[in-house]
Amino acid sequence: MATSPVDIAIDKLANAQINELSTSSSPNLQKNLSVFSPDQVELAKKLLEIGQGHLFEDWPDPGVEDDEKISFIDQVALLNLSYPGGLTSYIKTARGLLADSKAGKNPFDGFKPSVPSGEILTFGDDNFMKYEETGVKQVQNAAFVLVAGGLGERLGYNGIKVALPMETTTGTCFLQHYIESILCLSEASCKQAQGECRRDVPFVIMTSDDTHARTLQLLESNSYFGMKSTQVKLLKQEKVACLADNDARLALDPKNKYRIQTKPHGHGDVHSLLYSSGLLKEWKDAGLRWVLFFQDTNGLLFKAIPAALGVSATKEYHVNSLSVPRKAKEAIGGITRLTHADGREMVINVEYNQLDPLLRATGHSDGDVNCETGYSPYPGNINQLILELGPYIDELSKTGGAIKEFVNPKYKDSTKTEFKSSTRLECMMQDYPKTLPPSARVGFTVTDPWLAYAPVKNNPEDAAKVPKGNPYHSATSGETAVYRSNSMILRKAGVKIDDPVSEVFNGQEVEVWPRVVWNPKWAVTFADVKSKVSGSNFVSQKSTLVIKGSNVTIQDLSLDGTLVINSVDDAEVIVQGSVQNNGWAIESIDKDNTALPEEVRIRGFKINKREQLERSYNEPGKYSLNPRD
Ligand code: UGB
Repeated sequence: MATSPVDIAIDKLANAQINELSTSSSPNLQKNLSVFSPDQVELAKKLLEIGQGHLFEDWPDPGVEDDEKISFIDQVALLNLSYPGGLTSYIKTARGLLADSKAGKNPFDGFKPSVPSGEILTFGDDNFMKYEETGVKQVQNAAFVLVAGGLGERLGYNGIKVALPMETTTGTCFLQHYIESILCLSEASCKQAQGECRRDVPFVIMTSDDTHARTLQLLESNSYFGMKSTQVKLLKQEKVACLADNDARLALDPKNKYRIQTKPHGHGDVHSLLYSSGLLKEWKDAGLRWVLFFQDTNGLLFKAIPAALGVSATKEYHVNSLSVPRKAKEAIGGITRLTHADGREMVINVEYNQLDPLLRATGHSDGDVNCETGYSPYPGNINQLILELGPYIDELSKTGGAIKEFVNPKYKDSTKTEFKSSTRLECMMQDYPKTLPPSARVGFTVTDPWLAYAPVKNNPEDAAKVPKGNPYHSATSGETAVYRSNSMILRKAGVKIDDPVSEVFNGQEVEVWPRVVWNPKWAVTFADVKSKVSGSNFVSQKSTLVIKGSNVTIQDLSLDGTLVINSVDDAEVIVQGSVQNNGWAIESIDKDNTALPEEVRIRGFKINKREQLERSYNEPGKYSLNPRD
């Protein structure tokens, strides 16, 4: 409350101004001015100035729910403070972007798209192996950054996505797999450097209010999955206000008229958070050279990381985007070369909702379509970025990490006058190169479609509706892709693997390969796999092979059933002979059966563990696993 004469004068002035402003527009606010301090009155006034009078429409007289009114204005203060330029700037930008969106304006006006050239990798060939080896050496100079603040609205899963099982054969969750992969890669990197390891590879997770507490709890209740807790840093992004309509009127929480709805601002926040946290400088001082960014639910991404990092190091890329062949209209951005009439040029992700309009506006009348390869000519961005730390810090010192924003409202109909649900401004981490000078070395690396990308993003209903032949990006396809990728890798290493069969789960037709799973201790590169497979091996389609241990060699094995091997690091196990049993069956379930856990229902199948041969080697030594022995 105002106490000094100056405060009282300011108070009066503010009240006079607000009175003037609000007499007709917000009588409810006017009635309630006495509830607020002068600063709070100023903020309320600001809200009216920027067209937000509707926020006070249902306010009762002073004396009723005054605490809630104060907490409302406190939230406004926070939203105002946490956005550069405050709410005025937020609303101004929002109005401009919403008008452009309604008008269908192309954000790439003046730019012509063309297909860029990048490094195309073929899994397992000499080139791939050479890059892998180079990449592994570099891992000890890298920091890993996982963006995991997203709500997962499209998936509709109630938990945090990183806690979802990546596959249900072992039940390993995404976060465990990521951490174990980083640990094993850094161990491999140290070995290559002949023990000259200088540091623990840092791992940062960007969270949001939606995911922070549960991510921390997942880590703590699992002892950080083997990583030192000091190695892991959580950076929480703040949310921004939601917008209810094309006039950028702020959206109120339907259950609480004193609370403005908020949503995450997008993964682009990661750059400003890393910068302001001081971590980048710390890493540079410690001699690190690379920062690798990745997303929450891609069980395959670590299969391509070593080779992609090798490409970055060999080509001295400041920015390297990992990509895969993209099906036209697939919900992943397209890597595109954009050339402006004024001579500017950049290689950048064009987001999936913008690629089609951009192509149509620049003489490609069919828009986003496949070419003769069966894929879009524009490689698909999988948002796994490798940035060279030095140039990255230089750039962020200029921008403070701010990334160009966009808005993506879902309209109720073609008049584009109403939204299905509130929207907000967003920014994307892959837009980072947009501000880079032409001298920046920006490249990309394309891997085989089956190797590196199988995200879990869509709920079963939406997945079942994707155009035929396009990836589902669902829990069903995410898990079956892990088995496919591992089976294909074993095939490349010389194992005879039965062809998959086609099955339908949750309305999605997928290939079911043998359920082959190994933990990162067994292999983090193709070279590892090749060194641990020898002789003549066979795995039938109905089989499950689980390898959990580093020194396990598969040698002349014939598997028709389920085999599970667990071993400690110093146990050397040779697996031979013929294993035959009823195995573990992959069985269809009803996704609407609420007696089943949500993690199972979103896949449409469960693993029925009928019979297996399971062997554990808990002591150091040399062992032979041969069922005929
Ligand atoms: N995320 C955050 O950490 N904070 C946020 O505020 C929002 C998200 P989505 P989408 O590779 O698969 C991206 O929602 O829309 C995290 C690329 O833009 O899954 O599918 C979130 O937790 C697109 O070009 O992103 O699109 C998750 O880890 C394409 O590459 C990540 O950010 C596509 O992903 C992505 O969030 C893809």
